[in-house]
Order: sequence, then structure tokens, then C-alpha cells
Amino acid sequence: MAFEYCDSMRHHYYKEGYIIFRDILPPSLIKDLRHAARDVPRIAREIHKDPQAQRLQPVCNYDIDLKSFEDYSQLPVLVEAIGKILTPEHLLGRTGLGRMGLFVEPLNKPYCTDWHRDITEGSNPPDDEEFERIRYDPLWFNQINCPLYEDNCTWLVPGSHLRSNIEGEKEASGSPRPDKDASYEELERGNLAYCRGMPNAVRACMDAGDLVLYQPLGWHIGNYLPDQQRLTIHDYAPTEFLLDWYERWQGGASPGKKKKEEKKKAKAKPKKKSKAKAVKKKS
Ligand SMILES: O=C(O)CCC(=O)C(=O)O
Ligand SMILES: [Fe+2]
Repeated sequence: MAFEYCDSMRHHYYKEGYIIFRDILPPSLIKDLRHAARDVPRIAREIHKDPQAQRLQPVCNYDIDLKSFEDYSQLPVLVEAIGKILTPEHLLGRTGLGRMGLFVEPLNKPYCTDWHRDITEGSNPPDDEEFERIRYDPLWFNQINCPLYEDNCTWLVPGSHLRSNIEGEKEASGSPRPDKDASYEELERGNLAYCRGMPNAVRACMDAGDLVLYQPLGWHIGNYLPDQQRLTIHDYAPTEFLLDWYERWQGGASPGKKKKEEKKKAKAKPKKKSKAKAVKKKS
């Protein structure tokens, strides 16, 4: 049955930190999106020089026909549902697809991300006091995954978007993982065990044409298998305020970029000389 908005969805989103819209994309749009995105896995692996690449983002930077993505971002039933769950100021197309990406499956080996919250106090937010005010506000940050093929990769901890960590969560996120050179099956089962090890975790099981709206500051994870094709739109519905926040945080770049740049810089810095050497030079 085609998607219809109802108010219980709003309550679910606020309480659990996610809501799945079933059957929200019409078949003709899924067909057009699949066609437009057919080269995305190859391009993602080439651009990142990595057969295990997780995504291509933003897709508008590459040679991809964006017409069907514009149709998706303006789909009346979707814009309306997001407007009711969040506010009419939360718009998919606000940045003209400027940040929209596509997730793809890895080519060689199973892998998963760590259990994480996308932004924490350690992410160097532009204003700490402001961040404390907005981090648990369900109207502030949001994220969207919209699969064009069946997608069971994303797991979430319902309710964790409204609070700080509770017992067992940090431990589960830091728990051991299979060795890098483990067999395919060991990686597959070990990563699954790691996902299942998070207290109260649920898996967002979706089919083509479904869409999940979720809180990226709650605990979540992506778990990937090469033999499970993935072509999933990765997007958000920002307000002007959210765009301004990202701009102040990282010059409008995608989340995670600033952190990576900082890591790179730290690596590139020449190591401080030991005291003994510094003294030697002086004398
Ligand atoms: O693959 C997913 O659905 C989630 C990925 C994710 O959380 C991330 O890359 O930060
Ligand atoms: Fe994430």
C-alpha cells in the first residue's frame, strides 16, 4: 500500500529517534533513480581509490543526471511528511542537492563502521553551550537513508538521541572486532555480533522505495556485505539554522570532514623533538 502520513509517525520519530516511511517512492521514480545512479558504485571506488568505498558524496560533483534526484527531493508526499514530522522549514532540496550522497556496497570484504554518534562534544562544535542546548533536540539534526534496493545495513539505538550514554553503550562500541585478515564468514559473523552487542539496538530493515528519517546524534552503525547490493540515497532536510550551524562548524562541508582534516594535520605535523635532543642542539 502506498505511503500515507499519520500522526503516530511523529510520535515515533520523537521518542525513538527514527521513523521508516514504507513505500514512499513510486515505482517509476525508483526506476529513474536506479538508472541515473547506475555508475555510482564504479565512480565511488575510482574516486576514493578504494574497492571498499562506502559512498559517493555529494553526487552533484560527478557526471550523473540529477533530474530524478531533484524529483525525489520535491516529491510532494515526502516533503509533506517531513514538514509534518519536523517543520515546513525542513527542506530536502534546500541546498539544491549540495550534500546528497549515495551509499554503495563494498566490493571485496564485509565491514562495518564503529557504533557512533555523528557529532559529540569531542567533535569541536562551534559553541559548546549552544551544542548542549541542541544536541538532544529532535528538531535540530536529522538524516535520511532512502534505499533503491533492499537495505538492512543501518542499526540504531532507539531513544539514545534524547540522552547521554548509559551503561554498556561505550563498552559495546569499543568491544572487539574480527581481525582484518579474518575470512569472509568470520568478518560477516563477527561484525554482526558487534552490531548485536549494543544494548537495545534495532536494525532498520528496508526495501526499495522505503525511507528512514533518523537522528544522527543517537547511536547508530552501518554494517555492509559485498553480496548485498546497496544503492541508498543519503540526505538530510535542513533548516536555515542547521545550515548555518554546519557552516560555522566546518565551512558547510559534510560531517566528519573536519575531524578527518584535523587528524591529517596532526599526522603531518613534525614530531616534537625529545627534550634531550632539543637541549643538545642549544648547547
Ligand atoms: O551506512 C549507514 O547507513 C550509516 C553510515 C554512518 O553512520 C556513517 O557513515 O556515519
Ligand atoms: Fe553516522
